[in-house]
Amino acid sequence: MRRVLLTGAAGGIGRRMRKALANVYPVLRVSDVVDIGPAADGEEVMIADLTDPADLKRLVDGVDGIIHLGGLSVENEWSDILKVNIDGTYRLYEEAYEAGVRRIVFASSNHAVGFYPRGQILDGTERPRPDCRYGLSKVFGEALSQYFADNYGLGILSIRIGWCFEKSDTPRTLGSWVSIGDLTQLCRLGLEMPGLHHEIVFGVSDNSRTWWDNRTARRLGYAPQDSSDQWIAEVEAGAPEPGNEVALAVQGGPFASTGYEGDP
Ligand code: 15L
Repeated sequence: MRRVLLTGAAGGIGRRMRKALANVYPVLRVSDVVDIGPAADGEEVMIADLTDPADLKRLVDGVDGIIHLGGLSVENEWSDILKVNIDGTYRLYEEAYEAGVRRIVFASSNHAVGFYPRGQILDGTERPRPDCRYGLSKVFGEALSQYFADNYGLGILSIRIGWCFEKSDTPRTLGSWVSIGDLTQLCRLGLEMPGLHHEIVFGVSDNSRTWWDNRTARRLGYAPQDSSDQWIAEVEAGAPEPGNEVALAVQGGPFASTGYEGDP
């Protein structure tokens, strides 16, 4: 990997991953639709809109691998989800293939399977159960990744990212927390691990409260260094987790209860 593109570099994960990837690859091309500041040593900065075909061409030019964090990262109107997360991701993959990109890491989300009840162990082979339109776009991205691996021979890692913030603060996020270090380790495996076709893994640290069996990630060499266990006592002594009956019953939490009208 000579040149790696990091999309979504202005986002919460993007900003921290940019730092974690400093000087890991000869060139890190960082990109977002909004200003992300000047290029650091070993970086190229590109302001680009994922819905603009000309921008997509520029973005992937000369790139060997992509970590695709870009797009909408929470629930939004369908028209925006469709434009940015679905059409934008499809077109990015198309341009990537045309430009000879060999590897993509797709930032999927736990919301691709957010309607599974809490306590049910998932391992990445289960049917999707998206909990919102945003989650639906992540299911699309996972299917797109499978298609581009099968049909075009790209190596792709879809990572169902959990809660990637400084710390865990609810029972749900004790299960889903991932440190930026562990997530970066997974992304690097997706770019560097030989023989990758397409796999779906969970972006989660070594949490004893998790609902996810991450054996596929471990088979690929993932060895998480962090754990949310350090906050168990604090979370248990704190206020009860906010959210309605649905949010508290399913893995996706509040994402699942937006406009909910069914029976979980
Ligand atoms: C996600 O997919 C979001 O991008 C993030 O902001 C969190 O809300 C996280 O899921 C979550 O599960 O809460």
